[in-house]
Amino acid sequence: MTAVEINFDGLIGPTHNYAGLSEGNLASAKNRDTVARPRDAALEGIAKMRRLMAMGVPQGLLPPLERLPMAFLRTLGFSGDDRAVWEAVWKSEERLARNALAASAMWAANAATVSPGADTADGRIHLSTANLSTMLHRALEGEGTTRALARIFARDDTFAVHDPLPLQSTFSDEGAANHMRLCADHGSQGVEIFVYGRAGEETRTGFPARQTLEACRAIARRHGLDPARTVFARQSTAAIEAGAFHNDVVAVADCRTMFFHEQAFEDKAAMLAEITAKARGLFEPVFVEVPAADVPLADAITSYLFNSQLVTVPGGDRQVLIAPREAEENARSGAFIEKMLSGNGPIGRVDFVDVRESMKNGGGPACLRLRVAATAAERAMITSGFLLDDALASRIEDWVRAHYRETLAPGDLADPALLDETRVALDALTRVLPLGPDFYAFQRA
Ligand code: SUG
Repeated sequence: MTAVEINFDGLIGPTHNYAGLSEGNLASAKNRDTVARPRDAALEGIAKMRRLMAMGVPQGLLPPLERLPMAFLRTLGFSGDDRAVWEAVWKSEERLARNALAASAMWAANAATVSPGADTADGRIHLSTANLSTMLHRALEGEGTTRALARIFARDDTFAVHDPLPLQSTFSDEGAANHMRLCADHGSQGVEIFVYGRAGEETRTGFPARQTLEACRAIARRHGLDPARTVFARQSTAAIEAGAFHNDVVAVADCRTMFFHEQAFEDKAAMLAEITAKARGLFEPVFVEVPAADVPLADAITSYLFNSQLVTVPGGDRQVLIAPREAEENARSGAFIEKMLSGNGPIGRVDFVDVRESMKNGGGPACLRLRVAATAAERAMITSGFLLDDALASRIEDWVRAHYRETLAPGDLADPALLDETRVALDALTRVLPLGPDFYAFQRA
């Protein structure tokens, strides 16, 4: 069956800011308390979506979530009307407020893990919303993300949207950022690769490992994946300690090709052998390994070379890597790219995109998108209005220009006007995207 991959990008929300919330994410720590530019951030994201669309890669959208989430704060004992809750939390628990304000749902690679119908027992596309249980600000995303996915993938004869796994350390799950799929083409059976950083019961020192083996296994079971075509591989401690808080900071895959750093995995040889064995009879995997001698882990992580979108474009005979501009600017990554392009490997072109606002929080091009491989018939079942075209992109850009602040400095965040502004913005968005008048909690209140 022929299928294409659709990238659903997270639309960057109006409260985008730098709060230094993610331990182990070096960019988030480094840029803590710097001034954010929400309008530019959102427009950069849309410009990236336009680039992909222009290449013939279909593009979808996931909406931003409501911030601050009032129900969560009320559970913690804040009371009164929403404005009183907002003021009280900023006054008494600023760190909590900053967690609750994060626009981190923009990183759609962490929204869910997706298995295409070619791999699942019931032939449906399965999407498991991530619980993101390691970081407080991210653990607040699951409910809203499930709601969004249920709107977009509403047809349960075609899609199965699963709730997040139990919100507990044993099942820490960060979605597609720790999941890769290799295949002959997107419509054929593939080998799904789940990358975990620790076993559930394990306690580690150092930076957190955000994905557990138990979470990976549970998702594979729910999705009805065949164990004969599923691989569980451990991320290397060296990569986590160097700042690879998700596997997609050191590896990316598309069709037969896996592009990865030499030190990405704990037992690389065993993993590659298992992938090759499980792919036998289906396709021949192509491994593009980047030696640490060419690009040390530190450069891979500051440049985000691997946090690129590796795509197969219609009519193209070699794959294209959509890399962050920072990868070109980094001497080691830039030199590796030149060397790679002068060879005749599977990646024949590298395009650079500016997503600097997202990058300053540790989110490159690959973090901003959730991939859904779908046949034409499955694609037709996606709720209409969530797939982007030029006209919709222009409407969203107008919406951003009308509603987003140019800058958000740490001192601006507690401003109660921000609560009203974001609500007006999100309410308007529910008329640009077919989210309906009750998508956000404030609309239902
Ligand atoms: O979870 N940054 C995100 C970046 C996620 C990147 N996603 C992928 N690699 N797929 C994170 O660490 C920083 C927010 C702040 O500090 O304000 C943050 O959440």
